[in-house]
Amino acid sequence: MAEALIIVDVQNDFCEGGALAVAGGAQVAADLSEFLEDMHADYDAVVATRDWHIDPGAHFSESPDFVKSWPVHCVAGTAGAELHEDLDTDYIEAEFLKGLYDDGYSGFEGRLGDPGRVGILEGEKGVKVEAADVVAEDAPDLDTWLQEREIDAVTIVGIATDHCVRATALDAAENDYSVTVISDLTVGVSEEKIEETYEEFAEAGITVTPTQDL
Ligand code: VGL
Repeated sequence: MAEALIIVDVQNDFCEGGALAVAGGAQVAADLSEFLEDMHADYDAVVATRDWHIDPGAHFSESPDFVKSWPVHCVAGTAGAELHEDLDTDYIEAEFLKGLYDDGYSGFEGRLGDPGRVGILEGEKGVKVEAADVVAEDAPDLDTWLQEREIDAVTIVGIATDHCVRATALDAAENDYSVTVISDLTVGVSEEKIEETYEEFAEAGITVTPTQDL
């Protein structure tokens, strides 16, 4: 069995001080760094996803309901869309960017990108790289990338349990991966929705476990 670790949306805007802060986000970033230090060799691939919004329509609202509409967050190319500084990125092999023009809750909607290129001058005319251009025309999506590496199991961590972690884990199960979510390396928005999410995980055959029981 080949296994990937998928780190979902550990971005500044989802951590304390960000536009859509989830309590405990920064702690997850720091705890994940320790986890990676100890455990990275157990995974055949470590990847991260990012919310990378350019024009996501009704996903952004001035009067958000925090269920389906949200304050402006993770705008592509801004500091809010950067990975949190407490997350050690050394072991992250690839990043998948999602939500450019839609909600983009699931990492499986993400496509391989290179967000670090935003703003860099390129070409003879010295044209600056735009946020939309860091995902190449032919960039693979997450499922294709994992399949190319014969990954059949995924462990999912990150933010937010009841939104992007939820959608990513359910899509992974739907796509026939064996799925584990590490409970203490995820944080969510609403207690009630987190409980519902755990029920959905159980129904989908997704294992939820604390780090110590891995
Ligand atoms: C997320 C709310 C809105 C997430 C993204 O990353 O879980 N939550 N957009």
